Amino acid sequence: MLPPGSQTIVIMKQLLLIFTILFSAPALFAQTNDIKTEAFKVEGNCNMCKKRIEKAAFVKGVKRAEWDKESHVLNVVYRPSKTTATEIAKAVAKVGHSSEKLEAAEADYKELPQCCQYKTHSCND
Ligand SMILES: [Cu+2]
Repeated sequence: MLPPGSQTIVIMKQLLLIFTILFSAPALFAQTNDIKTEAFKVEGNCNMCKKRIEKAAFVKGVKRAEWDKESHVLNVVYRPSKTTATEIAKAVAKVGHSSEKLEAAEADYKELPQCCQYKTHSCND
C-alpha cells in the first residue's frame, strides 16, 4: 500500500500532465499552421533587381524571400496571420516590379535604374 496522500499526488501529477498537453497542443498546432509558402512570377532583370525585389518582399511577417533571376519566380515564406501574398506583391510593385499578382505603377517603374527597366532593357551580369 502507498502511504496515505501519495495517491492524491499521483492523480494530481497525471491531471497536470493532461492539462499541459491540452493547453500546449493548440498553441503548437497554431504555430506550425501559421506558415505559408508561395511562389509567383515577378518581372526583373538582374542581381540588382534580385536585391531590390527581395528587400521589398521582406515585409512584416515574411520569413524568407528569394527571387530567381532565371525563372523570375519569387519564393516567399510568411505568416498568414501577419501578411498576405497580395501585401508582398504590393510592396514589390511599389519599388517598380510588376508581378503576376500586381502591375507596378508606371511612375514606380520609371524610378528603376535604366538597365533594370525590364520592359525595354536587359542587363547582363
Ligand atoms: Cu536589375
